[in-house]
Amino acid sequence: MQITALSGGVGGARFLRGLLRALDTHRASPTDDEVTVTVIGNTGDDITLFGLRVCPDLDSVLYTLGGGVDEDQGWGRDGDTRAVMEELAALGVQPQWFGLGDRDLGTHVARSLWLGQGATLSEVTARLAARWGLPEQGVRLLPVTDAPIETHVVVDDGDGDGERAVHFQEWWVRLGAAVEARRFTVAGLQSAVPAPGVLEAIRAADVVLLPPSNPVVSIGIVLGVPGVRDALRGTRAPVVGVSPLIGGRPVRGHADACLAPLGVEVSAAGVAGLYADFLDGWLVDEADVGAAYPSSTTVRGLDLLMRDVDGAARIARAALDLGLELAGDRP
Ligand code: FO1
Repeated sequence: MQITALSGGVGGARFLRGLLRALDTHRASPTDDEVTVTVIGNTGDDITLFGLRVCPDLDSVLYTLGGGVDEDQGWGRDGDTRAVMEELAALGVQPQWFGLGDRDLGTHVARSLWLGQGATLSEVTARLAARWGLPEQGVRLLPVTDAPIETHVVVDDGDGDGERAVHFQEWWVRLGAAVEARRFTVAGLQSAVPAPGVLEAIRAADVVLLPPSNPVVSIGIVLGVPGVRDALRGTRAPVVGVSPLIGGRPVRGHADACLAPLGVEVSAAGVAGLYADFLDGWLVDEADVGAAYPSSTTVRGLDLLMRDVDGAARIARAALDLGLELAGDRP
């Protein structure tokens, strides 16, 4: 069975860890064929700092599935130290608002070195995935595109009706998404093409899953790479998503601050409406079952809080089961 999942940051990585836990129990059944999971990771969060290319959403997947993530943060390395950042601060090097740990910097040095030697982001990501044992888990991690893209947030520039764009990470981390976003733009998106294997992974999938990642700045960016959304519309595989909102509030992060500028209702139904042209199944929290959803989408309610890996496995299992159920209904 081939599963393809789009993924963003922390929520997506934790969902995927639950999916692998669920598949392990699933694989226990002798009749099961080989299960592969292809993750299409968001790269709009990427930022170049101190001359190094940082890919937060790809790294959250690598570290979480590889067992090396800082569990409280959901990003960065477990037990990491900040000696390099402390020295940079002593040297007056900016910015200091994006905390890079010493071990995490190892990833960024290697990635930047290999990119500088001409490797593509896909090739670099495959080397990092090998270091984290993803192939042994039947997992392939693909950046949505090898082209450098960056999400920027247009905000009021504070003196009258002007506006300015800040890098997504500055808005998300330094500003805490507390400054109203007027709109999002993605530098490099129009000329980006899907990375090798991305469209094939969508077309060949038995089920496509959308974890509870941010629908605007994570899933939305993946969908914005030319060709991806059409592939999702055209795939024979059922596309099943998990709502990132419970009772109108994001489980983590700032999805509410991202949906408002789009004029989208901050609810499980509002997000389903964003995906309506390709979404076949939608898992929502029991609190949200009664809302109005696109008629083309099969909605199921359950407790959507991923409190731990077992909780994530329960939700991932439910998403996979709904996908297989919908696949069974297909000619
Ligand atoms: N998030 C923060 O809130 N504060 C940080 O200092 C920070 C540093 C950081 C470093 C590396 C990395 O891969 C992620 C980091 N993040 C930090 C999280 C990051 O903003 C988010 O993971 C995604 O970009 C949004 O999903």
